[in-house]
Amino acid sequence: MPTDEPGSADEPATADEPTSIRETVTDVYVLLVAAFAGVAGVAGSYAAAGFTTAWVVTPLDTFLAFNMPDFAIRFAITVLGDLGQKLSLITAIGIGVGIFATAALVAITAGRRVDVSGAGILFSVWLALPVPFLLTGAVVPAAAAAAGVGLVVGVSSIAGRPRYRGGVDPERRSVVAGLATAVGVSILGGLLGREPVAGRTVAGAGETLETVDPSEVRARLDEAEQSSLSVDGLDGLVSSSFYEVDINSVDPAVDAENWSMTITGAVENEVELDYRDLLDREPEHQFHTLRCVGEDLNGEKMDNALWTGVSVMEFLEEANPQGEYVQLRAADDFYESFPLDALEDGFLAYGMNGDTLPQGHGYPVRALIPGHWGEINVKWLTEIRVAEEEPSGYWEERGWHGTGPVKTVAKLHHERVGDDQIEVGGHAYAGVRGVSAVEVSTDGGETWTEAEISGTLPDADTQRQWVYRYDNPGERHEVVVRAIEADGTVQPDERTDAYPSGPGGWVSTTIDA
Ligand SMILES: Nc1nc2c(c(=O)[nH]1)N[C@H]1C(S)=C(S)[C@@H](COP(=O)(O)O)O[C@H]1N2
Ligand SMILES: [Mo]
Repeated sequence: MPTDEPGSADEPATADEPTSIRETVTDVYVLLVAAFAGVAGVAGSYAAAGFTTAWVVTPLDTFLAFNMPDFAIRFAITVLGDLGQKLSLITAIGIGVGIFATAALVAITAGRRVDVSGAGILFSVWLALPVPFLLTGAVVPAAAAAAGVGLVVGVSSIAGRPRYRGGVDPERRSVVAGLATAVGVSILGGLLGREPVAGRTVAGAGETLETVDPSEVRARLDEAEQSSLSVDGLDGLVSSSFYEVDINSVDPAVDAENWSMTITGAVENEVELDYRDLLDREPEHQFHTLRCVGEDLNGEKMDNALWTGVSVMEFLEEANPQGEYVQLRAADDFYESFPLDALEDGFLAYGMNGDTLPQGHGYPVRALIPGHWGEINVKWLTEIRVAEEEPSGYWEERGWHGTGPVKTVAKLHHERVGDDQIEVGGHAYAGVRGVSAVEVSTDGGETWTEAEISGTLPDADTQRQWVYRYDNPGERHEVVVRAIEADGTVQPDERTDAYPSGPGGWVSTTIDA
């Protein structure tokens, strides 16, 4: 198909229509168009990604932050302060524009050498696509960037066709059209990018989680309700109120918009993620029970909730840990350490029962480590530090051993003594080992009978309810309860204090009938 593009093979090139790279780069008009295309590429990426790590500029900025010479970083921090950060961002934007401009320049030149209409546009789209994709791993923003580049190249090439005779010469027309397009794409990018991706507004602590489909959360909670035993006075599988334990009298107030978390220490790549990096990923909903190592044997510091978040694994893999241990650190300066293995099932939770995390439970983001004592489920999480040797933990420095798996327990929290019948009930929890049965003795541990037990939730790390009804023996007696783990292991009888490694033994109570 013959083409009327300037410089196509049909028309011998004139001095005004350069065809070689050298000629193109010395052609100020083409350079301008390429620069506008560069701007449109960055703006296109921003339109789709907003101010997130999916924006092509973010990894460039991170690259600068880690590769700037020490003295420059020190200068930026100590002298420039916030300005240093802005300069780094502006430089990163400049590099991004440069990358797309180069792609456009090469594409325009190549397009002029090929005898096909629109080749320049196609080339520019294809050349602009891989870099943002390789930098961010995000497809849509990369495609939007390429579209921005292609649009500028295309519009300016059409406007520059010699057949449009007007007062202005084709090259000027092409530059003005390129500029106008770049401005248009930038305005659009600014508007779209600022607008959080549909429904992704950042809600405050304990507010409705707007980023997830409420029907999904509803379905999971309904599922839990259906699996629950309905016993008057006994909490369901999902706790109606969730205990709170932390070292603070005033909880840290962390702004989700400014929250970020790093994976540092013995890693191949330092990873930094922000709130939107989590929201942008497909949310998972998981039930997890937490239990505090410092509670009483039949205490109230064991509760279950539906948590929304993402697996920590993906980010961990990106960091490529080079050590066997991790230390989780938080905005309240709390820290706990444990073997890396345990973190592989770890969950970065930002939602709780359909709401954002309440402030007291770690808003905006906390860790959940299935099957482990509460203390390593670090709230207000800010950092995961990988280490070759086990670092210390806040509680371990104070003599506790609460970083391991929870002990199995069956609690007795419900007691209704009728003239004819007695009803007892509670919750049992064995971490990821799972509870398969609860046994009750009404004669101080001589004989045992299986209690009625609730259904299970699909996530292993959850408590179950139990209830047991028996004829009132008409005399004072001792009720003992014990859990059976999924593999048949009977909960150990041995009584241990909470300090240092958690309460153990069978719960018992005396009932005056
Ligand atoms: N940042 C931070 N995270 C923390 C704590 C803390 O003091 N600070 N306490 C831990 C302890 S001891 C427990 S038992 C659990 C309790 O979680 P909850 O308050 O959401 O029930 O949080 C853990 N995470
Ligand atoms: Mo705890």
